[in-house]
Amino acid sequence: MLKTLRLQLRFLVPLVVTLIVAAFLAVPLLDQVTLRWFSRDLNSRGVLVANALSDSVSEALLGADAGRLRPLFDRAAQDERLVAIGLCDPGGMLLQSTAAFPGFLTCPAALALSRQAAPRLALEGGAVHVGVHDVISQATAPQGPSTAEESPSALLGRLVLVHDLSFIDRRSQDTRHYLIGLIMALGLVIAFITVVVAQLSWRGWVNGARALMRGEGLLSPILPVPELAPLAADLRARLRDLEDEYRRSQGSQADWTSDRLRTLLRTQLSGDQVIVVSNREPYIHEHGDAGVVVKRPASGLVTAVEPVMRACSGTWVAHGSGDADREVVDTADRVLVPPGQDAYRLRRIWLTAEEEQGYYYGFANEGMWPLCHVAHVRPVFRESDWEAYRAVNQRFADAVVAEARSEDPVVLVQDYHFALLPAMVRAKLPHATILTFWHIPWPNPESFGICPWRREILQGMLGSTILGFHTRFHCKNFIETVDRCLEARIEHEHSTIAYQEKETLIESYPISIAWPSEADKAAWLPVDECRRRVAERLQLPPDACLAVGVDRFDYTKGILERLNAVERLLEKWPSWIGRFVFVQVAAPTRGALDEYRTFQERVQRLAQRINHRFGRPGYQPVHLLARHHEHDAVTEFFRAADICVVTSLHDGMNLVCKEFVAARDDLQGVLVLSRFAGAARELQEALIVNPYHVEETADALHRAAGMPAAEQRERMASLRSTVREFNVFRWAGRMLTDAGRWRLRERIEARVRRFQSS
Ligand code: ADQ
Repeated sequence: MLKTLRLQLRFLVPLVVTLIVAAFLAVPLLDQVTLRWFSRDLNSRGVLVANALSDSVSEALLGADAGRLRPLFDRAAQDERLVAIGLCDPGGMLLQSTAAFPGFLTCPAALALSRQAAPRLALEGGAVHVGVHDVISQATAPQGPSTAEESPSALLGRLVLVHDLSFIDRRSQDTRHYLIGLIMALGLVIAFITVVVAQLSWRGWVNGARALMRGEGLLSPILPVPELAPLAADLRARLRDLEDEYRRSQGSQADWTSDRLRTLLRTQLSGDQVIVVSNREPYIHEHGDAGVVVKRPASGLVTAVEPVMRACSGTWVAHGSGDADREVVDTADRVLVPPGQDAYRLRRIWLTAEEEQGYYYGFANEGMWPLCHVAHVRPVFRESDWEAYRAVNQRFADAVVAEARSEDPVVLVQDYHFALLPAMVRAKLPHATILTFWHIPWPNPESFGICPWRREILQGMLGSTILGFHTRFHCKNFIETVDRCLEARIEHEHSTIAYQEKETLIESYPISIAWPSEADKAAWLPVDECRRRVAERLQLPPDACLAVGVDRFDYTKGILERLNAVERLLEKWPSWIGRFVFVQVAAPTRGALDEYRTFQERVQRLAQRINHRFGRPGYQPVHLLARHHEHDAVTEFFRAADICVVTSLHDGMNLVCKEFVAARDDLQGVLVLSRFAGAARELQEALIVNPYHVEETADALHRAAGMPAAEQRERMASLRSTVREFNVFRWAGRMLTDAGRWRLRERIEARVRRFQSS
């Protein structure tokens, strides 16, 4: 209010000054004009009086008896306006006058005065008007103010009529008051109108600009404010620049925490509904010995997305895969999770065995998974799998639409199981903000080109508003693939693809883990205790150098390659025999697929061979623990280990290495990391290896096993600060911030379109 008042004063002060100046100029002007009007009136009045008196005056003058005119003059002067009458002879002598005739007023002075435009004389009792009228011998005389010079021979005398002017003063004072009053009233009205109009326009303008910033309508979204139309275009261009600047500047600013993410959801997405879609559910209900038990699956995706869902209390749509899942859901197939905390809703989708076979095992895991991971396993594409994949994508898309409480929810689509879903959701909810995150790598265009349904997959993915990958390299591969397969407009500068009038931002969002809280850390056993427990359980030698690998039992994770490296280490440096122990914790996965079964058997055979070759009583070099472990058990391994080995042949990111780093608050332990994992770009202080190069990996294991404690501390401290800062809340926060800005842009563009069409 004060701000607008200040603005309005800029109008009001000049207005008031102008009005005062106008009043100053107008009042004397008005006085003069009214005086002139009244003088003219009084002159005409004088002519009438003079005419009335002229006969008597002529007679008296011709009879040289001016004295008898006095009673006549006195009678005439009884008129309230006529103050005095005087009679002058042609020579300028005053012959007769009434009592009130000003004594100092001589006939020539009266004559001179009467010839002025406003013949005004100031007397003690007030101003008077002096008029001189000729008395002429002809019958027609006198006609007006003196014309003696034109016919001097006929002039008998001059009547001097003195009229009261005080009434004029009174009237012009009244007029002056009216005028000043009028100007003031006018000023007030103008000021009032100015204030109201300025206030309304300012508010309208500000609201319009604000609405424009939010991308909404003004007070009434249907009525555009035309003044804002050019601004809208500028604003749109500027926002786009800011967006790019912001994306580039997303460096190492403030820490990302779940609270900050929650605040972001509140501010940028202002309570918008968030729906996650993934194949894997975050909690699985299964029948155990003691009734129904809840399990958390071994999945990088679940590890990353779960903390985000806890922070935003949304809905998670996923395949209900547990054998007790149906028993705990409500009639709409929903259940609140995590058990006991009820932070968000899990909506379960039931799949038949055939659907699961075709969509999940078939197309997703025998087709897409090997297609995207260049791990030298041939993808298998079956028409029937593709049909099932499409049908299941549609079922999940329908569930998302059914769960949506508004027409523009934020939908987070997870992974390669749902390449078609973004476009399917977009078809039903055109205003939804769809963020698809591709958790696995994206191959080069040649590799992807072997997929028979490459166009459909790309079209489906381009239904997303934002398409995220772990690294810039994967983004580049995707953009190049689209360039090869579709008629799309690619803007490399902004990293966007416009396809069929719809724009998708392609951006890298390196995924991560939630940095352990104080409560998490308090629950951890001390490192020595973890080590003692693991050593006891696996009967390790007291001076053992313990290396661990924790993975899903997947051929992309390079488990065979790391076992080969362990074998080479023991071969090359026999001094490690009896001391170097490698523990592989492998969560069973996709065991229904031949490729996986064969792979898992090969790993088992290789482990047996190494144990056979180098083992001895009381020493088993390789322990293969092929079962699911709870999170605490995995953490215990991480804390007990001297070395963590991650040798993926190709990995989107790999969270295991980050979990290892987070678990080592004692700043000890060495990370051996494959250069083909996305994480290698961030975790430079690890010992980076090419897992295909057995010798190099064996050397790295040797180096890690003998690394001095001080060097371990240096490396670990640096790794920890990276993982702490680039945590999962930053991953989600950056994506959601981009989504928020994108929503804003979309709204502005909708507005601009409305302007342009209006
Ligand atoms: P994943 O291929 O599942 O993820 P990863 O990122 O390493 O790979 O995550 C595995 C998760 O499962 C980790 O949280 C780990 O602790 C857990 N886990 C592994 N073995 C386990 C076991 N035996 N018992 C219990 N838990 C176990 C995919 C991509 C990755 C990407 C993630 C996230 O392949 O590249 O990093 O998604 O985007």
